[in-house]
Amino acid sequence: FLKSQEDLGVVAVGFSGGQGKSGVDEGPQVLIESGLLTQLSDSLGYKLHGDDKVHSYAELLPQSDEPYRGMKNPLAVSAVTRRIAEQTYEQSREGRMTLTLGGDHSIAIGTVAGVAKATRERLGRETAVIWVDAHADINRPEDSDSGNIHGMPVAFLTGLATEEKEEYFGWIKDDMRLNKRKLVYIGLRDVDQAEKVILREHGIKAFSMFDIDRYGIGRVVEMALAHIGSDTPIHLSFDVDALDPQWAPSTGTPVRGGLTLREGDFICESVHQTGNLVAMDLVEVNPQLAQDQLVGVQETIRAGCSLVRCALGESLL
Ligand code: Z70
Ligand code: MN
Ligand code: MN
Ligand code: MN
Repeated sequence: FLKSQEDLGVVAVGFSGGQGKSGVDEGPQVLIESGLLTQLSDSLGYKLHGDDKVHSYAELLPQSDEPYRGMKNPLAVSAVTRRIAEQTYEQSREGRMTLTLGGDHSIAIGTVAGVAKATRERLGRETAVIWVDAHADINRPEDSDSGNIHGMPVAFLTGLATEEKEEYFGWIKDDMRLNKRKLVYIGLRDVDQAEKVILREHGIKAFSMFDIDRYGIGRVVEMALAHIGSDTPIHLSFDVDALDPQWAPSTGTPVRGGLTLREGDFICESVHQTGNLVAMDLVEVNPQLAQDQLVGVQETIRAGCSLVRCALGESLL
């Protein structure tokens, strides 16, 4: 589904407004400083497009931003994700693999919207999303206990949450949306009660850690790929908190009992191997958070780089 296998559009998003902890906006800078983009160009041979600068979107942030429908920082997150949707759209409509480094997971409102729109225009197809996460991020604003928008992106993207006002995500139009049947989760283990009801009522495909223990990661990935179909462009949205805190402690909401790094890499390798990957997000790397500071941050960064390299084809012979 890509015009070339060598071109990579990079969007680096230094944004943390979808949740309450500072530091996740430094994720992309630290990933880039650790050499991720150099590895992609020098070792994997990608030609990089987009920008090597990290966007802070300062010019888009409002003076005041009162909660709306219980959402925190609604104007900021809406404006920033709207801009990210333009950025990923610009990369994806050129037929390039699009890589977004976050930032908290609210930014996927923009990345998925932009890629979905480009893929519809370019190929006349719907994009499937594989959402790898400890969390389902599918709260409607009214269902959320926290008000943090990083717990809501999938609700907005699937149209389960809608809003008329442009400045509060009303800019998300049908051609940017994600079909619920083209969505599959892997790694869930911390899902809110209201989210469980939504997943059940809408028949959304989800593989929890229970399923991974039961079937093994190999069969889970096989079933996930079978669900979306072999002839579908894939957007992989990877929240680093899907990994067990042993491998990725530097994240806002670590949850024990997660994926090993090897299982995470395997998901990425398998998606690469389909040949259908058109976009990847890596989010929720927060270099300010780790119990055992230095070691924890380094481990998390190394894990994040490994996931991206695996999705972009490093380890397959
Ligand atoms: C919870 C909420 C969440 C990440 C926490 C948590 C969501 N369901 N996502 N950390 N990455 O606040 O809606
Ligand atoms: Mn998430
Ligand atoms: Mn998460
Ligand atoms: Mn390859």
